[in-house]
Amino acid sequence: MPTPTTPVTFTRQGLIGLLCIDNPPVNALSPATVAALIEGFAAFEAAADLQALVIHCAGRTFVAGGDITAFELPDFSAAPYNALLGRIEASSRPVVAALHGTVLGGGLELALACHWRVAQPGTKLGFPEVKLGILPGSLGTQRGPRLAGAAVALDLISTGRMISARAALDAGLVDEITDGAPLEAGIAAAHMRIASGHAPRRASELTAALPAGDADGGAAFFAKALADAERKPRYPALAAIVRCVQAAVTLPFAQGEAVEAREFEALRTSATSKAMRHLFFAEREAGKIPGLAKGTPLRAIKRVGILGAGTMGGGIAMNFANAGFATVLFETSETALQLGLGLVRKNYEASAAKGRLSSAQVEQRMGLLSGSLDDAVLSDCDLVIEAVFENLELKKQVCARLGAIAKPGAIIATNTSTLDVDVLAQATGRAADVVGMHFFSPANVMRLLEVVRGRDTAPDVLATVMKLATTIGKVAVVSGVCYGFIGNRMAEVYMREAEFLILEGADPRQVDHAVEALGMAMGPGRMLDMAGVDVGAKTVIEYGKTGGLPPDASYRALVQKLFALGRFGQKTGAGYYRYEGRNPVPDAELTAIAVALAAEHGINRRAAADISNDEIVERLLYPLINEGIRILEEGIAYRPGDIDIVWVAGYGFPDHRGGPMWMADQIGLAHVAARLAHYAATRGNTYGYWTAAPLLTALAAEGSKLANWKAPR
Ligand code: 3H9
Repeated sequence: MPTPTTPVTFTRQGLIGLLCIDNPPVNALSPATVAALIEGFAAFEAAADLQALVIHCAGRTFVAGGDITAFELPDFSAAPYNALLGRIEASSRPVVAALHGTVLGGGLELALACHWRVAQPGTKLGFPEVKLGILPGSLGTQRGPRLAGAAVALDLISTGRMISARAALDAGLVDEITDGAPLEAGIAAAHMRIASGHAPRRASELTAALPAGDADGGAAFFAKALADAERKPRYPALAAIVRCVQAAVTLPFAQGEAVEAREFEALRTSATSKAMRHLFFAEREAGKIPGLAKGTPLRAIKRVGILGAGTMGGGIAMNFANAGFATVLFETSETALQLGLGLVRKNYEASAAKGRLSSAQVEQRMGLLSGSLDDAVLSDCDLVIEAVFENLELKKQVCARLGAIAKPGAIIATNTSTLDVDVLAQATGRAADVVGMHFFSPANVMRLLEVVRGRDTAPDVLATVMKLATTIGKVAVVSGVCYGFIGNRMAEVYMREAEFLILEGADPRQVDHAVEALGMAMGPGRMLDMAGVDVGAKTVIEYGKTGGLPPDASYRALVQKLFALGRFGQKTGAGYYRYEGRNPVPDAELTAIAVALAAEHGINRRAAADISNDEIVERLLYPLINEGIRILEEGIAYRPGDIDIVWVAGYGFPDHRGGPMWMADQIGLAHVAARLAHYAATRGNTYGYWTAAPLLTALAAEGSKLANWKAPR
């Protein structure tokens, strides 16, 4: 799409002025767009004969927000834009915003400064700033509550969720919904405003309503909201939003404006927001695949087959049924099939009980799912995903069968989490059709999809699966072929150190707490107990068979021992912890196992109190970072940001730290390298556990950052 010469044009149609914003792809408010908007509005101000103004946008959407890239500029200031919004609102002639697409952030703030908002029925509106670690900085926290009331505005701004035009109309954020082209609707609304003779309605002059029944000027309402927000100190925007909305209720507009400006600026320059902004762009970048031509034709996917109706297969099937695909599950026994379909229904009904789905939606989705004991049903599927146990021989057999029965042109995907996709591709006899689709458990919930690009994967197969990932609401990251791909390969070294620390005397709870304090959703012990110690142990054992494990008898000895003892985690009531219901409690038996294993492998034990949180965090995360850097230098991942997305979307890594690669840059690569050297010296390095990746050493020596690194092409 050619970039227009100016992002804003001012024209006239009879007595109506028209300001058109045209800054593809989403009409974000770049500094140039804001400057042009200021100029365009000045032209309207100067044209005294005009009776009203319509602000509208070209392309697929009204303004979708401030330009996020501009927030990095050292001289960034919201002040010129905010002053413009003040002038728009102060106009004595009606200004109408004609809305379509996604009216977000600074775009919604522009609309709220206008006197009348007309929206197309499909328009979506919201304040997504909180997802970037900031808050609406162009008076959204001040005009929003004055139009929608404090409770609605606080909810919208704190959650960042989008609402429909209808909901926005009900909330008072939109005045009118009309079919037809936005510009025509805007012009019609402008004529109506002129004909009505009403003075322009200015949001800043309204009083923000408090929740019904409020008797103390919002004091209790805001105190509770603030207390809730302060329980999440890693997300300082939440408390700042409460303070701003409270200011909209209790202070004159100009003073509220000052509160918002102060809070916005502190958040914009915070490490948290920078990390979250990095993830925003990394997620979009992950969809751009080196060597894959833009416009690569896609294969048509209408019918999906899944081989294996276990927890994973069922969860995968739900993704496709949710997106409207006819999906068939194949199993080898009636019992397993019914169990699988039953679990899917149970999951849907649980969502319905929480009000997330209607019972009609449950039935509609179940109606898209079918089951069969005859694998011939897979032969007319456009995509077949195998989701059988993680066992190379079994998967090879299954792949060979799929290669024989899948129709020509069908994509054959494996959900393996660790195995060699090239070997499985060869087994099908049609390697070009094969790709890895590694879903994360629970597959219907976790956002990540690792797409494993095999040596022979055809470009159109890769392009189709990447597009499909978006259709089913996943964030997809491409990985090359290696043990565990990006995520599980890095998780392996993290688990290795977690186990060693426990053998050395740390309590599993201490290890979990140290990384949970950093923001990980779950520490390694709780994570493995939930995912299944048996699953983890079998993966290690399978890997051992390929000769991939270090020749270290103590390597992942704990998980294998727990597996041998039948301590599979939550499902058997004991693993790293003992379970009282779903509640993990420390277990003396685990300590006894760790003591015995330490003795068996000659590992010196220390008092738990002598193992600091800093040591735990460094020993778990620095090898993980180091492994991520190896993955980059080997070309398994294309970009550091891809690795960050894998860990944030698939492993509960805190988004406020931007992912492990981003975090490494913030810590400083030289420091990471120095600490690896420290552990190599103090713990011994017989198996190379602490050897820094050459790329880490090189970048550390240059004083460089991963963020500036580009893969050699
Ligand atoms: C804000 O408004 C603060 C204010 O309160 C104060 C301001 C002074 N900036 O997602 P897509 C790019 S904060 C810069 O693939 P979709 C994106 O990187 C902002 N770039 O399309 C991508 O580039 P590329 C509040 C942006 O159709 C391309 O546009 N607003 C921005 O799947 C297409 O994006 C938000 O947070 C931006 N704001 O989804 C909205 N937005 O092609 C953020 C997009 O080079 N945006 N790009 O990779 C979104 O949620 C989605 O992009 C949207 C479209 C729903 C709009």
